[in-house]
Amino acid sequence: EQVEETYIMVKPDGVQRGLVGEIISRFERKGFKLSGLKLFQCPRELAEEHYKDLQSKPFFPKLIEYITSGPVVCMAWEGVGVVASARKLIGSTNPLQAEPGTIRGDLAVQTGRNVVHGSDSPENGQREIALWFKEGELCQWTPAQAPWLRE
Ligand code: DAT
Ligand code: MG
Repeated sequence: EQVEETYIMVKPDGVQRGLVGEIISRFERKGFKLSGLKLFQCPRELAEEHYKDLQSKPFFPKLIEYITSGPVVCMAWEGVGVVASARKLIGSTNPLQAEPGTIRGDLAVQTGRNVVHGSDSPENGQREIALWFKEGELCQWTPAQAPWLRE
């Protein structure tokens, strides 16, 4: 089983609404390992690079405005199957369609304010972590609970 990394980000609405602890908790309780964490005011160029695949969409300018409108919480999470599992914990892009029990299903009502980002593939997980974190900002460590999470 391959250990993967995913980039998770509490968007400005999640920070403004005081949901940072709640969102971190969901990944922590699940049993994934945190390897990077910071509060960060995202520059426009970085937001545009992060969402470059959506450049041609009509909502792109508003998306960039939203993501740069206040501080975000940047996180790197590690674990077997973490990319797909994090997407499930987060729920559908449109919070009204997201299942109850998911972050968006429980905590949001609109696509344009969907409180959290999660990488959609292991490749994008690597790409996004490299984009949002500098070398030295990530930690290699072994959680004390590791033997109680995986046999
Ligand atoms: P996700 O964040 O679930 O991976 P995505 O990568 O397709 O979804 O889009 C990135 C973000 O862009 C999404 O979280 C919110 C915004 N977005 C996507 N589709 C949108 C739409 N139809 N209208 C407005 N914003 C949209
Ligand atoms: Mg996406």
